[in-house]
Amino acid sequence: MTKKRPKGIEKYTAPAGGWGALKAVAETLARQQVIAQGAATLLKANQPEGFDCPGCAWPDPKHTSSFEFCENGAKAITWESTAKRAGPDFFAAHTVAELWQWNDHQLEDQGRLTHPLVYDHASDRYLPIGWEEAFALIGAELRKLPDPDMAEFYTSGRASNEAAFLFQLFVRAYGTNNFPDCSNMCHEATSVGLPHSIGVGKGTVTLEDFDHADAIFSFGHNPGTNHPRMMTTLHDAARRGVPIVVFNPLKERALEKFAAPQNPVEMATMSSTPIASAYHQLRTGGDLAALKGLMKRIFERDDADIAAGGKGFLDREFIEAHTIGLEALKADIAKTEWTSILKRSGLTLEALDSAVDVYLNARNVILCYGMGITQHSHGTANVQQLANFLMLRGNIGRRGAGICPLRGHSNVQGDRTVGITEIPNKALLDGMEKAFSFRPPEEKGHNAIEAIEAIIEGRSKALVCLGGNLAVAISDPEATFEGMRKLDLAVHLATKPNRSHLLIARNSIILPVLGRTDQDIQKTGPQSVTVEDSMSMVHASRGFLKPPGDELRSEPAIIAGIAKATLGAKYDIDWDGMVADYNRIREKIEVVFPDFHDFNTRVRKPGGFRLTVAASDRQWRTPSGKAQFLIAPGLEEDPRLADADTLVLTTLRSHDQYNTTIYSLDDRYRGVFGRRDVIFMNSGDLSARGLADGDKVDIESVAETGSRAVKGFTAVAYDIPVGSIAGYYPEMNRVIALGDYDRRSGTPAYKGVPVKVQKSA
Ligand SMILES: Nc1nc2c(c(=O)[nH]1)N[C@H]1C(S)=C(S)[C@@H](COP(=O)(O)OP(=O)(O)OC[C@H]3O[C@@H](n4cnc5c(=O)[nH]c(N)nc54)[C@H](O)[C@@H]3O)O[C@H]1N2
Ligand SMILES: Nc1nc2c(c(=O)[nH]1)N[C@H]1C(S)=C(S)[C@@H](COP(=O)(O)OP(=O)(O)OC[C@H]3O[C@@H](n4cnc5c(=O)[nH]c(N)nc54)[C@H](O)[C@@H]3O)O[C@H]1N2
Ligand SMILES: [Mo]
Repeated sequence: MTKKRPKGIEKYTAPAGGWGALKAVAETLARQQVIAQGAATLLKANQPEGFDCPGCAWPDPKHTSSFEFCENGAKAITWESTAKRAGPDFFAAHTVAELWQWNDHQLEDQGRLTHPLVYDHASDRYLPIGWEEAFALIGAELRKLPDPDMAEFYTSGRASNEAAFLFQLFVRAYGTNNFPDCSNMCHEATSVGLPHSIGVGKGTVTLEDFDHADAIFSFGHNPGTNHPRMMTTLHDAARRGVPIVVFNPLKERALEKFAAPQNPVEMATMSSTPIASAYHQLRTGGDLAALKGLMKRIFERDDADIAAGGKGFLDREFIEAHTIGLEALKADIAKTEWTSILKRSGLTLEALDSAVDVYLNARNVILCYGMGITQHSHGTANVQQLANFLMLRGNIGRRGAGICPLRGHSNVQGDRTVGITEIPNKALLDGMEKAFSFRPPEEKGHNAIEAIEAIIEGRSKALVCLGGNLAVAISDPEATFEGMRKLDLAVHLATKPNRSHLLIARNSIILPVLGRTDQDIQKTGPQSVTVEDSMSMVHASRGFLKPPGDELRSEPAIIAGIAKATLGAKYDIDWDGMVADYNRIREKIEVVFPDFHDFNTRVRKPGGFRLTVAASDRQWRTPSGKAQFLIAPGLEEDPRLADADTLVLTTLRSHDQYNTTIYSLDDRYRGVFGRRDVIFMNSGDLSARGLADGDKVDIESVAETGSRAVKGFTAVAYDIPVGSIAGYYPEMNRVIALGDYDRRSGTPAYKGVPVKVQKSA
């Protein structure tokens, strides 16, 4: 007899993709009331004359013509091109106090913002305001601050290169490097870690490399949900017989089996393709141990082979010519004991050995990874050990091999490339001086955590957000909320209402922006913007839908408006000219970043162009001029886990969400429907606490400072290792301390939160 499961919890047995995905898209179109307009919109995604899908940063086969069906891309597009509107009527009908009680799904589901709004303290409502009036108010408040370092300028990764470039120009001319950005919460461990290893903070592979890979390793990412177009690549590879070795505490359905909606046979016969050839369910946070274990085994087997007269398994030619640090790495790995490797990774020696077999049998290996690697207090160390693992056999800078970080937002990588960084290097400063005849500030500015700390402590008094939902995305929202309510100025450039907009400052302003899918017409005619994908390909994006209203403006136009109102005639910057014709913004980008040479010509070719990734050509822009093996000494257990009762919480995206945007309350592949207030636990961990599937529990953090808790969540028995539990982002952010982050990169440890779980009172 099967036991009765908690409400809304089922076992999902079908493959990922397939007819279920088609059905989900049809439902989304209906919900957003865009059947006629929306369905056609989908066909323009990632086409030569179309717009770049705002869903994810996975590249397209040359952005040329193939239409890749993608359920979650379709959701991202329909969510933006919805027929629903959050106009002045909506804000007149609801006080902010009332809206605060709504959930994140309800807030954004009101639809697109249509008018600039200013908060009115007397009525507790957002009221319409004219654009020029809004700019003047923002300019006056920013000029009033005694020090430009008292303002924070946040960027979320959907902003185009053109918008991000103008934003950093404005902010640097204003006088600060305070650039908190969503990348700080995402792949910062990559941006900080990889340059030390291989001289570049980006991935080294191209889409074509996957056609030549002999094995693919996957650590801590969930492509069926978050990079769905990657499933086409993995599906092809699996069908070619390429082993795909997965390291993930949760059995993610799309990594197990996938039915490609493009494949007529699989669709007609309701069959599917197994994706992972081996699935290693390691402990949450066990990657460092697993990687050290893999390398230890490689060294052992290499030594044994050499002793037996063989040539060994390392790529000695590559190591000799291109790297430094192997001996130190080998010494550190030798010191790391098998007992701690096995205990901390939660994997057996046989499992690790089988992965080593695959690795040593493959000539070309690509390693893909996501947030399961970066969002840990040892995120940077994780990334560097991944690079070591590849370098042992020369798997970087060669066809069919390399490292492939799965980036987040569709242009998060591009925003970084065009100057959104709190640590400007000399080349950036020199380039800005050459292009705009002023020397920008050099001092390091604030990253996301530092910006929030400054806001909480009252050191920063203004926050301008180019998109995003910072207060909800960051750890410790409660402390953040309180801080943000003490600001003098909060400005949000946004497509839809969200909770960050409801944290009322002395002056709060919401400015409605055109999205990717909207037509953007300026003085010289319709404009295109550009974006950079996960594989450093830059291409154009042009929206074509009629904008949701006449009042909306493009991000570049709004940034220019704020800049003019703030800076006055202080600098000779042709804001109006650049907004009238985005080609002129691109001309300036090219001056600041020579890698964009002939930008306007090259970006007009279908598919665009690839930025230089020196490591892809085995040029190492590290201090030593070589690729560097780096060590992460020891494998100490987090002292907070010493108490056997403590569990490690990881926070995940459901299948129906985009970061803090919640499309619906379902998470189909994990068998969760109509709710998000659940916590996934191993049944052993449940019974050890006297709990059963479906019990209500409280989850409390054991972080150093204060104790944070979420209460009344439903425990769900799940296939997850003992000691590891999982819940949804952003609901679980309340138990994550702001101080819990990777000291090297500032990335919050969203995926390794020590907690206690007990039955709700
Ligand atoms: N539809 C959709 N697409 C998106 C997004 C979205 O929210 N929705 N977000 C975008 C953004 S900004 C980003 S950054 C990416 C995120 O894409 P992912 O990196 O796939 O993001 P997560 O959902 O956080 O899932 C991480 C995976 O890591 C696993 N994991 C958790 N902890 C560990 C660990 O300690 N070790 C290992 N090895 N694995 C672990 C989880 O089980 C999960 O499968 O997706 C982008 N694309
Ligand atoms: N616990 C936990 N926390 C996490 C994570 C996690 O895995 N676990 N992941 C982290 C990661 S990887 C990231 S990237 C951050 C995400 O943090 P953010 O990027 O700040 O958050 P989003 O939810 O993507 O932002 C959604 C809002 O962006 C606005 N928006 C959408 N499109 C546009 C546009 O085209 N222009 C403008 N101006 N605005 C737009 C809408 O108003 C929408 O409400 O969250 C981080 N937080
Ligand atoms: Mo992200």
